[in-house]
Amino acid sequence: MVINTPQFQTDKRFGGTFCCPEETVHKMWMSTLARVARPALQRSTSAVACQAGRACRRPGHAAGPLPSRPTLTHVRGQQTLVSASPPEARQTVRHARALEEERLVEVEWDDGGHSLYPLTWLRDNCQCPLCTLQSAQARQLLITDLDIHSGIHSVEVINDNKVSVVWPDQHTSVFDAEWLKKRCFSSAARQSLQEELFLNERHHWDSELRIPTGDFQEVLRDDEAALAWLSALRRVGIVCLKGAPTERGQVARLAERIGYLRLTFYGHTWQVQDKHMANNLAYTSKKLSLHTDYPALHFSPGVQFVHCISQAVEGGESEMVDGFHMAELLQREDPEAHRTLTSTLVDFTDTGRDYCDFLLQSKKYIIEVDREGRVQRININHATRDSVLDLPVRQVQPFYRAMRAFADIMNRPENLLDYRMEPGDMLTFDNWRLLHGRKSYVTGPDSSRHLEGAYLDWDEVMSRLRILRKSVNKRA
Ligand code: OGA
Ligand code: NM2
Ligand code: ZN
Ligand code: ZN
Repeated sequence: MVINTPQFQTDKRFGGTFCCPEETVHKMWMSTLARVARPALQRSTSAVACQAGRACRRPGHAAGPLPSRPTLTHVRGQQTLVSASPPEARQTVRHARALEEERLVEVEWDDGGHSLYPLTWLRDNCQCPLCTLQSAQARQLLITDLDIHSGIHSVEVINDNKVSVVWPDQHTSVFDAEWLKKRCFSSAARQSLQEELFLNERHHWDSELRIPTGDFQEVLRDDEAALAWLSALRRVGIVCLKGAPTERGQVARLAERIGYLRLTFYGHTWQVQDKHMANNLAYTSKKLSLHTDYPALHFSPGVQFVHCISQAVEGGESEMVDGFHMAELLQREDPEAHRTLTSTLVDFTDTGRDYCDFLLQSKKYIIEVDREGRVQRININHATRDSVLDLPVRQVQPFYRAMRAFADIMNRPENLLDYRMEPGDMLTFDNWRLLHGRKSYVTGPDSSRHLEGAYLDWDEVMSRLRILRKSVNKRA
């Protein structure tokens, strides 16, 4: 792999894509990379091993790998299919028996481990052409035709590492052992498969972060580079791609590498410039305090690309903070404020005309957590936070206090990451997680700052990441 930026040094572990200034192999940087791209790439080897297993080619609809047919990249001729597959670590089934009382099948593996599968689940997931539409890898067995009290006639291990189940009505289901192993119901197996599918483990960072960096052209051209980019984007939340041509259209090109971008009222892509009669605070030369984009949409964009076409002569520096990390700090240091921000619905509004006319209203928690209390999303933009505040009067001051406590934590120098975008830089970041801002800037008589941006959603980005992981690992 050729790296054509001499001041950067490649790290072969990550496909030579991610690099750092050669004079300092910064400690933080090293730990970042070690914890970023690696787990994703390593984990993916199990997916590769699985691809070689025949049943894995037609798995359950949602969870499994897609067929090993050419993907978008192949269609575009950027990638040639390589026939050789790595030798897989096969999961061999030793024995299978029915536990009729409990209505389970127990599978014993060669390593001595056991897995249990409910009869109803096995029947529901029969992979035969009657039960599965093979061309779509989709279940066609109707829920109303599924006997959720079905017994079992017999179960046996058949050759080629498969488990065959015969049902009382003589319908037969054949399950590939590796397909079964992957879907084992043990807590550890479920956790590991969920992590492989969703990559929810994040690497938290502060002002010490060396932003993971890749080469724009290489990411467009090379699958390994693209995989390293998206893995780091998921795990760290931000990656800077360098060397994009300093003209419009590059965010759209990069979005095409994924699939498609997210249209909003600000257009397919949008131009961040100091505009007359600006319809958004971002379209002035004023300072933008730390924010996430578009909390005025109930489903705010998951991913943001911002391409620097030209930078201001004075000012315009970017600021970034890890919102998930900041929410954790707030919870530790000021649980009361954290409780307020996770339980108060805040009104946001945005009105004007751009792609077309708009008048948005939304209600969001500034810190959005799931049922287990894990932070899912940060939603805050003070420019679009509504003056309408749907709170009992005595809760207003505590709300401001909480918001300010959160802002004070993220504005600490040890948490805030400064970065000055240079023309050709493309920042790609997790808009559900990071807060970003910019310093005010001076618009000179013959200098104007110009960024072009676009939004994507995480579903599309993760989809591309999974496909790249399969194709890259297949070639490894
Ligand atoms: C925005 C924004 C950053 C910048 O447009 O929402 O955050 O550096 N811009 O201008
Ligand atoms: N822009 C950059 O929440 C927001 O208004 C973010 C969106 C104008 C598309 C700014
Ligand atoms: Zn069937
Ligand atoms: Zn923004």
